[in-house]
Amino acid sequence: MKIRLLLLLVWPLSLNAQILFPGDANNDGRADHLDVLATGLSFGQEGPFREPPFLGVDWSPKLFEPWLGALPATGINFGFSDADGNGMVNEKDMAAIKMNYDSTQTGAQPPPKPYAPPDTFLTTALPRLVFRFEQDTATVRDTLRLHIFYEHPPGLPPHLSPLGVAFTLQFDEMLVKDSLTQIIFEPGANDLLFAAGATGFADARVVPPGRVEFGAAGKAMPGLAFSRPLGVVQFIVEDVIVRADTFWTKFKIEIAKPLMINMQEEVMTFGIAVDDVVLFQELSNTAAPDPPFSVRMYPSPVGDVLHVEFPDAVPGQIRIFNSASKMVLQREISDEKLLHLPANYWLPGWYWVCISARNGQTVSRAVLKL
Ligand SMILES: [Ca+2]
Ligand SMILES: [Ca+2]
Repeated sequence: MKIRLLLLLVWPLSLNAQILFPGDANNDGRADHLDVLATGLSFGQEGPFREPPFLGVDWSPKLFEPWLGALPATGINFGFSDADGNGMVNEKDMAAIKMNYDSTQTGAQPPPKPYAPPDTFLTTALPRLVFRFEQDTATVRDTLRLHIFYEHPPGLPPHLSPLGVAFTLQFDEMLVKDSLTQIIFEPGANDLLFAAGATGFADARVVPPGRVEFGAAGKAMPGLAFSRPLGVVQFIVEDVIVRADTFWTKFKIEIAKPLMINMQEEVMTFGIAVDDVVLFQELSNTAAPDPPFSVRMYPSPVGDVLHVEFPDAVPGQIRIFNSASKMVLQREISDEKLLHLPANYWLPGWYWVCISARNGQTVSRAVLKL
């Protein structure tokens, strides 16, 4: 009732006004990974800022004056991408996608409709998305990392290259601790906008389990004009992954609803290559064996200091290697239960932390430095 009253008050002044929900940049009724594409196309555009009381990025109808421009094929007004209402489309508008992720609406004006850019761009030079696990096999409680790469085809000139891409990964949520699934956008890819959702991922609210949604787009320029990594999805393997009569299973990733568009907002065809990974579990009457000792590392990704915590002291040695296998740190551990290791001099990338106890037991973990 309050909203209707406000509309009545303002409507006579803005006969052409439209209504948006912050974060639903493509006005398809949901704030999600797809909205990164509309925001990418609208990036840098300017128009009338929203008047009070329609400022802010909370998920409520926001009356706005239509901007002069619109997305080239679907005609969605650029103003829909100005989530925060300050009269320009920039990185700050991405915060509303994060905050309102998975929220839905039917109250926009014009009314929301499914995002369906035309399927008109034909090329024989097919781009490809490649999904590759770091390892071929894994066992219970391991961390699995799925790298997402964009492969640029020869013969596709930069100006005809994709603006961006969005897709959904589907997998058997029984095989992973899905509330711990993490999405790491490619560090240093500052020319791209990213949005993602997963069931326990901080950016999302209630995305169903067994699903990761991911979108990346250039800022008013083709974001995929050369081969490049786009990010990593990190899964933690469940404690129990197989039936009693077997000891391995495959963790398969299906790619659903892939959408790649160019600067004209035309759909581009592209290839997809996906790895799967074999999960092993030792046959035993009891639960899976515990690792030799327990260790916790945080934060993730690593900041200036890596904290390594042992519930029980593990006299031994800790060594840390970078992705080129060069040792960046080595020190002895005595009775400490908490180590604070300097990481401010680490370059961005993956590091392997190897802890060897004096009795010969070892635990290795990978950590990411941004
Ligand atoms: Ca949307
Ligand atoms: Ca804005």
